[in-house]
Amino acid sequence: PQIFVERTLAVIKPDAVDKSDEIEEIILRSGFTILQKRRVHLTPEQTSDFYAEHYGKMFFPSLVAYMSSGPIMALVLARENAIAYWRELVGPTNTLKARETHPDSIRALYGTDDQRNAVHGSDTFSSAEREIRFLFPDSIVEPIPAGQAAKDYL
Ligand code: DGI
Repeated sequence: PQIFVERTLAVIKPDAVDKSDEIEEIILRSGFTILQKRRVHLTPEQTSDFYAEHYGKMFFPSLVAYMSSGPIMALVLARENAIAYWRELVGPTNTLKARETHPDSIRALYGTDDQRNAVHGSDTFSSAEREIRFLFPDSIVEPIPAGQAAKDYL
């Protein structure tokens, strides 16, 4: 059978950036390759663009303030089924729920509360590509992978 190596964006958020080494060890142990890595402190404006899909939600202003409060570590991860597998490893959005239902997840281990939840993971192919371009604007734009419909890429 064919195996499609997929890539996704992982972000280690400000509350967990001190634990980047430990989290990267978990990432590598889980079979991911780290293709690119960048420590960056986003402005509130950049953070608003990154989370544009949540604009207007009640938690948007505090999400933007938190994500621009300190440096983050952005990582491009590659693996078979990377997008879904990384989301699984990350665990539920709310850290307290993660501790109950997914005690081995990264959010259960390193998160703080419902907002400061240690890590981000892209949820679809198109958001992964958008978010990778957003945080790694200088990286080479690759051709659409074989087997991936162009409409999914745009
Ligand atoms: O994909 P996720 O990060 O799991 O969740 P999401 O895309 O729905 O939300 C993006 C981030 O916004 C999430 O990681 C934490 C924050 N957030 C989501 N829902 C809430 C929230 N923050 C607060 N304070 N309250 C929420 O209900």
